[in-house]
Amino acid sequence: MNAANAAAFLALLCLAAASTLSSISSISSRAPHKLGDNFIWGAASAAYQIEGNTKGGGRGPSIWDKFFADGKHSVDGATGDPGTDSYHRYAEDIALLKSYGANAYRFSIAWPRIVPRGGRNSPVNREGIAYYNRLINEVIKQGMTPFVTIYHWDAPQALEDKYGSWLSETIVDDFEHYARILFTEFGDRVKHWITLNEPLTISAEAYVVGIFAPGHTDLTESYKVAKNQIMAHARTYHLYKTEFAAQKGVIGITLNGNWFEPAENTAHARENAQVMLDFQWGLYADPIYKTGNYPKSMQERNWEYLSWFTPQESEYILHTADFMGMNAYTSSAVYGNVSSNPSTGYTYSSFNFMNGTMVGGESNEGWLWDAPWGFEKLLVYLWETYHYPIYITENGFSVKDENKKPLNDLIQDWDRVNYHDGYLNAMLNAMQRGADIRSYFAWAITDNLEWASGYSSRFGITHVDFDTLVRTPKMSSQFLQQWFKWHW
Ligand code: PNW
Repeated sequence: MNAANAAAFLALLCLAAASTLSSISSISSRAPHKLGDNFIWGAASAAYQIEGNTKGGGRGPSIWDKFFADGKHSVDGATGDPGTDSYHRYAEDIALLKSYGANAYRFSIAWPRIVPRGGRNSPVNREGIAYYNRLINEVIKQGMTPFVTIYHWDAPQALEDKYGSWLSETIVDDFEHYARILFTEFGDRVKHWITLNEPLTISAEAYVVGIFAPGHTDLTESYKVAKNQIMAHARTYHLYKTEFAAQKGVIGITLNGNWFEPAENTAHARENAQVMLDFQWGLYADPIYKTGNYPKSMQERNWEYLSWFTPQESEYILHTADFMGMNAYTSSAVYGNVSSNPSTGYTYSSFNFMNGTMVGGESNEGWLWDAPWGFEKLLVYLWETYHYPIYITENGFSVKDENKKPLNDLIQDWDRVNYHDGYLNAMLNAMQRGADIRSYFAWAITDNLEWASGYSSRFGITHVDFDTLVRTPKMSSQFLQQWFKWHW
C-alpha cells in the first residue's frame, strides 16, 4: 500500500465530510488484499445512453427512438439526444477514465449504427464502423482494454417492424450477421466480447412490465424472447469459436439480478428465495452454464408459458461462454408466507425490508438499495453454482436527489463512495471464499440517460451537465482510483 497516497486521501475525506467518519475508519483499518496485475477494473456505458447523434452518422432508428418518441415513456420525455454527446466527446471521456487509473473501458456498439436496417442482407454503414474504430483505437492508445458489449438493448426499429425483433427466431440469423461484422472489423484489437447485456431486463421489463422498449406485457412473449436471446447468444459464441478462433479473445454474456435472502428461518422462505434466484439468474444461467435447460422450479411453475428447447438445442447452447458477466446492484428479502408468483414476472415476490428495516441504504431508484452483504453472498452463490470465472461488468449507485443539489455539493457523492467501498470489500470477501472474480466495472463512466428515468437519475462517477455537456469528476472517481491503488 502506498502510505502517502492513503494518508492524503484520508485527509481529503476527513476535511470534506466529518459525517462519514465511520466509513473512513473502516476503510483505513482494513487489511490490504492484492488483486493481482491481471485484474481488470474500469467503468461502463451503453451506446443508447451516451452517444446522442441518433439521426447522424448514418445511424438507423432503434426501438428506443420509437418508444421514446411520444414523450410518455420517460421522465420529462427524455430521449437518446443529447445523451452525453459521447459520439463527439468520447476521447474526453476515455481520457478522464484513464486519469482515474482504470485499465479498461466497457462500452456497447449500436446495432443500428453498423447495420441501419438490421437485416443480414441490409447495407453496412461504413461511417458507423469508422466511429467505433476511432473509439476502440482511442481506448487502446490510452493503454486501456476495450470490453465490448455487442447488444445493449438497441435493436434496429426496422427489425421490430419486419418481424417483431426478439419475438421471432429470425433475429438469430440477423444477429449472427451483425456479430460477424464486428468480429471482422474490430476483432484484431477487441479481445473481450459480451454478446448480450442483461437479457433478463429485456424479457422482464420490455415484455412483462412494459416500461422498456418495445413495451409489451405478455408472459408467453417474454419467454419466446428469452429463448431467442439464448439462441442468438449461442450462435454468436459458436461463430466466434469457429470462424474467429485465431483472434484468441474471450466471449461471454452479462446476466443480472438481485441477491434473494430468506427473511425467515423457514423452509418455505428458503424455497421462495431459491425460486427467485432461479427466476432471475437461472433462467439464462442454467441453460448456458449448467444444464442446457431452464431451472426445474421454473419448468414446474411456468410450464405453460415457457418456450422449450429441443434436445439438440440444449446441446447447442450448453457451455457457450468463456466467462459469466455479472451485473448486480441490490438485494431483496423473501418471506415464507407469500407464495412466489412467477407468472406475474420475475421480481415481484420479494421485498426491500427485512426485520422491520430496509435491506440497505436508499437510492434515487425504487429498486436499488445499498446492501453489500448480499453482493458477497451472490458472488459466492454464482461461483459455487456455475463454476465459471466471473467478470463483474456493472455495479453502481444513483444517489438520492443528486439531481437537485448544486454542483459543488453533488460531486461530494459520499453515498456513492460508501456504496462502492462496501461492494468492493464484499467482492474481496467473496474472492477470499474462493470465487474466481476477474473484473470490476463501475456503472457508469459518466451520468447518462437512465432509460425510463431519463436524465433525472444519475449513476456516473463523472458528472455531466446536460445543458452544457461539461464533465466534472465526482469524489467517487477519486475513491475508486485510491481503492484500486491499495488493492492492486
Ligand atoms: C442496468 N431494475 O439496468 C443496465 O445494464 C444499465 O443500462 C442501467 O443504466 C443500469 O443497470 C442502472 O439501472 C437495470 O429495475 C435496469 O432492477 C433496471 C433494473 C436493474 C438494472
